Amino acid sequence: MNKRRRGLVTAWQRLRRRRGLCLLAAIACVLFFGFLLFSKNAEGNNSQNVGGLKGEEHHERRDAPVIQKEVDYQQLKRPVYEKPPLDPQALGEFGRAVRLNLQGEEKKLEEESISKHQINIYLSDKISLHRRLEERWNPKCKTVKYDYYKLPKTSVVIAFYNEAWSTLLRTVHSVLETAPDILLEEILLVDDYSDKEPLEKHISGLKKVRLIRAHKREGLVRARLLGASKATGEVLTFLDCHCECHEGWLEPLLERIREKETAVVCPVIDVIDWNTFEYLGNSGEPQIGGFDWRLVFTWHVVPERDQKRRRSPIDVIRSPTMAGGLFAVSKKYFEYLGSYDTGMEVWGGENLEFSFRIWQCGGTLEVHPCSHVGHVFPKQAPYSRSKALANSPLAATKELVGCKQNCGVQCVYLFL
Ligand SMILES: [Mn+2]
Repeated sequence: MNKRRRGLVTAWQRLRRRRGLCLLAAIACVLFFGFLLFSKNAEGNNSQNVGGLKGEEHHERRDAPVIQKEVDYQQLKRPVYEKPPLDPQALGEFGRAVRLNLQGEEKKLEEESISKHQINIYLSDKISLHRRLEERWNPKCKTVKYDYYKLPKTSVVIAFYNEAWSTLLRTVHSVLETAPDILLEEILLVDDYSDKEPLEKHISGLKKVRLIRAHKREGLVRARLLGASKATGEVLTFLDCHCECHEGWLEPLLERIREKETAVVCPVIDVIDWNTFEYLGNSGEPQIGGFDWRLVFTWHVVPERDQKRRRSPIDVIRSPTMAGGLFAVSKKYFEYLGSYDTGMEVWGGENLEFSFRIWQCGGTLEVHPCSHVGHVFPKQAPYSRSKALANSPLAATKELVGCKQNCGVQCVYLFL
């Protein structure tokens, strides 16, 4: 009996030991599969779109850019069109100032063009649509390599109303000649019901350019939204209709959005003189946007605390507001933010309202020092001040109330 019992006990102990081993093995298996599942999920979350995010801190994606072979790399960087052969003597080449010293009839035509457009269009018509610009970026920007296969593609949206064709077409050509083919989905030109000779004949032969027409005057905001609604690119890049893009302007914007989908990124806006078409640029630190008590946009130097946050002079700079005309945003994030307020009329105010919304909805508004785009600042604002300002306080009030529905973030009723 005893012997049998002893036998049973040892068998039982052996079984327990074996069961212990099995249990250990089972736990190891569960842990292993758990780890596999977790790492897969984390990967999935990383590439997850903002649709599933709520306005809290978002994770930033920081994959080190992969460096391709040099030949490959040059190939990937290639724009949609190469610039025509250089004529160094051509008017305004490399962004040089042009002074025509006109007399008589020609002088009259020049003055007429200035009073009509607030830009010297008489001169613009004489400058090549394909002119090159002098380098204006921090030399460090040139050393950054991008993984072109991983960058999102963009639709460039340009809204215009009665813009002179030469300034508009120079914008279009400069995009086509600087944006890598692999990154440019399309250029959407939105004609906000202009009443002048058709643009088609100038753009019909161009690859990737689409013209959309509003059926009535919509104003800048609704015209841009019309463009955005037709866009198929992952990123929306809004440009003004009298810009010139500097080499390498697009990649930093797209790289930043790839890294952080809730970042809305502006290029450094360089000045093109309205009278001489000189590309004045901005060699120092870029400035950031603010606003005054009338809710008018203002420029400011980067505060020290923000300078300290940056590890390199080519890191992005956080900006409270944007000037409005030039920025890139993930299409999904733009929709998540509630896009623009469609009640906005004509021009002005939408930039501040949209800037506040970005910050309130958990995103960031930034200026990228490696992205430079020139903009012709006209002699005077194209619309009367009262009309431009009519948007702003009203919009701010409306939007701070409406913000809750847009992105689920509690609002502070600053303007009520
Ligand atoms: Mn403008």
